[in-house]
Amino acid sequence: MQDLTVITNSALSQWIDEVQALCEPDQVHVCDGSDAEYERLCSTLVAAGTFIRLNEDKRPNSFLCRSDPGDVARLEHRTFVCTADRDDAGPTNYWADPASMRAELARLFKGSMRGRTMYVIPFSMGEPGSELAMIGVQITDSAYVAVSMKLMAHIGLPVLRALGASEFVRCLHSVGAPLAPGDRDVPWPCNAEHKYIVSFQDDGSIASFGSGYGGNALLGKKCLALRTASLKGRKEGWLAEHMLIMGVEDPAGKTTYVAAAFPSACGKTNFAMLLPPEDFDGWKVKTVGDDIAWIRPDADGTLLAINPETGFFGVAPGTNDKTNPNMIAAISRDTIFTNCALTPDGDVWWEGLTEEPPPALVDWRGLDWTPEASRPAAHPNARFTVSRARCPSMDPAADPAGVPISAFVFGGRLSHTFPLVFEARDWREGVYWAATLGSEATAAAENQAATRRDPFAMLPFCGYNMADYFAHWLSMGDRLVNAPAIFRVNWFRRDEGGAFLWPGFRQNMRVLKWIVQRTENTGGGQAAPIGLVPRYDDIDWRGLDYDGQTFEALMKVDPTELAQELQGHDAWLQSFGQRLPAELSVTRQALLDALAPAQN
Ligand code: GTP
Ligand code: SPV
Ligand code: MN
Repeated sequence: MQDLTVITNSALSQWIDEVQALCEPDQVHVCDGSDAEYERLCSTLVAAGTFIRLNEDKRPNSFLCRSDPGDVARLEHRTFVCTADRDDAGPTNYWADPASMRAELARLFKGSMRGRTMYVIPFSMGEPGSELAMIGVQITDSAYVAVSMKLMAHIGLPVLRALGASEFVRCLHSVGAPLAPGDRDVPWPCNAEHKYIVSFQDDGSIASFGSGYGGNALLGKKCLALRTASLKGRKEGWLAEHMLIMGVEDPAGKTTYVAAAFPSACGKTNFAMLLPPEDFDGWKVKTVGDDIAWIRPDADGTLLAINPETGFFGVAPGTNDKTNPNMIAAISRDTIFTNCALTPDGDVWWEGLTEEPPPALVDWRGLDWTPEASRPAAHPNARFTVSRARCPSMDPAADPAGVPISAFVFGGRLSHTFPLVFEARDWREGVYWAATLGSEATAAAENQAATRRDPFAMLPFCGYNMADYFAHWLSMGDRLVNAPAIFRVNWFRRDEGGAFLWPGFRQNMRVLKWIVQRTENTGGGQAAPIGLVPRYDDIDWRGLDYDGQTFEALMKVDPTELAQELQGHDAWLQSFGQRLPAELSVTRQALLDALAPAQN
């Protein structure tokens, strides 16, 4: 048993005692956050069969981990926002009564850590000690979570020092797989029967049971930095968003910061690390974050954004030297891979890493695999966890107090109707287009319908009533002196044969350049019913053979299709009932009215 005297915060000591009494672990370990501790825990995971150490020459200090096949993604239908009044969670969240949920969880957590070590992980989202940071303490019985948290957040003694005697967010996690004496452990313990990911919005605490994967288990990420922080932000006048942050440097050396929200597995990481096409001399993209942004207005009414995370938990399939060379460089060492395939020489592989698959692999479930197999070698939601310090495109100048945001970009995976890019006419229309964002299914979450609304890419992450969230965004616009411009993009439009009309990835720089120029009023463009759109000549085509006709198909907004889309928004908006801000219905009607002449 580790000496717990490093804990001087009495509320924390007391909570640790309570959890220990409830969960009955064999041992308690307070994470100091050191490199030596990380190495020790990784070795423990190797010995337990959870980690496979990868070939030291090919992938130094890296590990492969295979999850239980029933525990491979976020579980939205097991994610609950608990508020006294159901309406405070709103129609887009799964709700549960806080008292009954506490009772249910107390039953499940009772003895749930028997035979295991209980890790106490003090962590800070944002720089420890900074006014912008939020400190949490995650208690977990998963060593995989402990090592992942080391990469994804500031953890350990520096956080305890920054915490002092203050308040912290209680984050309780158990994989829900106690061991009886003599039981043999499995590589990925979890609970097949009961899974819960819960935000108690009455006292701000978080509890997660039964899953060890990603956002279900790394509680600083989606639970604290989005569900908990979004509610805090609403009360305090700031925003916690599912957004990447990037700095775009032009050839004159001026950097414009852009924040972009795309739903899960729709390209935030790729866009955040974009390498401009070769012909774009002097243009540079500098990464600040790839998943979460905390955004506050400063005294002058400028929005400042920070990335509260210190690492990436990125989608593996599709990542390669062409789609994301910066990430390929980042994960060349010191990386934890989950649910990727294993090569015979001890390296990892996934669909899309190379054009040709290797002739023989061990797949994500540990089974022999050849290219003839009809199943993927890596799970579609296979991911890597790596520190941002490894990423060559990180912005060295990113101010820890936040970077000034000049543009917001929203985009879903939409095969039709929506053009490559358009700019909303004003903040209110921008909020409208974000509130009605739709996207087609991906592998990042289970039980997801084919196409769904994903407002602001926040559907699974907003910790309160989404209608109130829309109102919060609308009111934010009123408070800003120079509100950022708002854009919608769509990299995923397809032609009649089903092929993507836009090459995407590096080529998205051409769209980004137009966006940056629009923020300086130099971008050009023309008015259309949907908003402001670039003409063919407004886009920089240097080095890409992309003809005007294809561009026309890519940018086409069919008035009848758009009217149908807007008609379809009615039911969506009405689903929020009385709490929906009237501005959104008014905006919808104005957009429809503007279309009427074009339809005749
Ligand atoms: P989360 O980590 O789940 O929040 O997602 P993310 O938005 O960071 O997702 P990520 O960047 O990992 O998205 C990966 C998926 O988007 C892969 O399927 C990519 O192939 C696809 N993708 C990214 N950029 C583009 C693009 O420009 N064009 C096309 N067609 N696909 C893209
Ligand atoms: C997402 O699903 O949006 C992710 C991955 O970023 S997870 O952390 O698992 O939620
Ligand atoms: Mn995400």
